[in-house]
Amino acid sequence: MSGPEFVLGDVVKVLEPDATVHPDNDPGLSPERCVALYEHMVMTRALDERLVTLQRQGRIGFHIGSMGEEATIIGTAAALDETDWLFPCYREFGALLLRGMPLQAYIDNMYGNANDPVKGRQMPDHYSGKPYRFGSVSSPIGTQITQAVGFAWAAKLRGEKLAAIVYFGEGATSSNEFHCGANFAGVYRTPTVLVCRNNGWAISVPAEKQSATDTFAQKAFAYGLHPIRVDGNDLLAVYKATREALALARAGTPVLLECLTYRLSGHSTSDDPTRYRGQDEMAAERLKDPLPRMRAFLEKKGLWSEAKQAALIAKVDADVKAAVEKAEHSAAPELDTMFDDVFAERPWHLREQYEESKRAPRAQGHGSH
Ligand SMILES: Cc1ncc(C[n+]2csc(CCOP(=O)(O)OP(=O)(O)O)c2C)c(N)n1
Repeated sequence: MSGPEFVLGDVVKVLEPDATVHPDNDPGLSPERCVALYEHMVMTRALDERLVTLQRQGRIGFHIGSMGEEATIIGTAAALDETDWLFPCYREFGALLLRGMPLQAYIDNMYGNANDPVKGRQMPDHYSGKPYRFGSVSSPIGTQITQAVGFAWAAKLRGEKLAAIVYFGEGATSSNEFHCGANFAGVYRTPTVLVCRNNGWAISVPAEKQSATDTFAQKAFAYGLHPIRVDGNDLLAVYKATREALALARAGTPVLLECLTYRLSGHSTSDDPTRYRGQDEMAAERLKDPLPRMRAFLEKKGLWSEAKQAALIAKVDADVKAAVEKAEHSAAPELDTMFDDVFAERPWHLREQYEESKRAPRAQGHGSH
């Protein structure tokens, strides 16, 4: 039994400390695309902040965000071809919006109202979007890895020219699903890129306690995957590394891409990170925030200014406000949609439950949205 020989290369970096890019290292994105991706990161951050506020006000039940990880999530998603598929963890709403889901549909999902694409049956931030080639968020850790690998394997068997990218935190590398998924990807050489968002923490467990290895990327060796490490707070580096990873995956060498980043917020709105990590660490990590880093690059090139930043924030605020207002005035899903999408024909016991539900308080106009 012998597989390809892999080595763990250096961490891919593109943005220099002085916010320039060496010409040999340029990922080849047009100035317009660089601006658009920066704007998308800013929009994602602003949306994140707004959603935390809405949760604190009791207007939505939950939010799990991507503050600090925008370059990892948006840089990888931007590198996909339209025909590729994306399997999210739970922090990838920025990628979903980049793939084309309208902001309103995402906000409707946060409210679980009648317009929510998943009909209010899930917690907020448990989105999916077939038209955007975007799999479902599945909360049990790591399950999306086997789903993505199986999907890519099926596509390969059918002769479809696509790759699948799947996201998970470094904590998920300790799950059975990571082992099964990585092993299957290696054995069947599926066109898959496994994106490990190494954000330093799995809720309150630090990355050092998650694994005895020095890096997460080196786990690739055990499965015959190609390892790549990248500065996950450098949008241009993430884009470049993902393009390389996708090319390898399409050619039959699946990749484990470790993105070195940091979760600046709590794990979710249900978490208080000050209980387990120090202010010094937070302060040091804020200095590496991917948004100011990309902004400095654009400013140096004369592509961005304070006025553009202010106009963008004002537009995002107005868009989010309008979407929230609409979502809050939308009805709750119709009661009987609860019974849809399970059986082609509703069986007797569900018909019975449906009749019973019509006599319950919500059907009488109480306890609705
Ligand atoms: C099978 C399973 N066990 C435990 C949990 C609870 N849980 C939710 S997120 C999480 C930590 C995940 O950390 P990581 O994989 O590093 O991803 P991150 O949240 O940092 O992005 C845990 C333990 C779960 N969702 N599923």
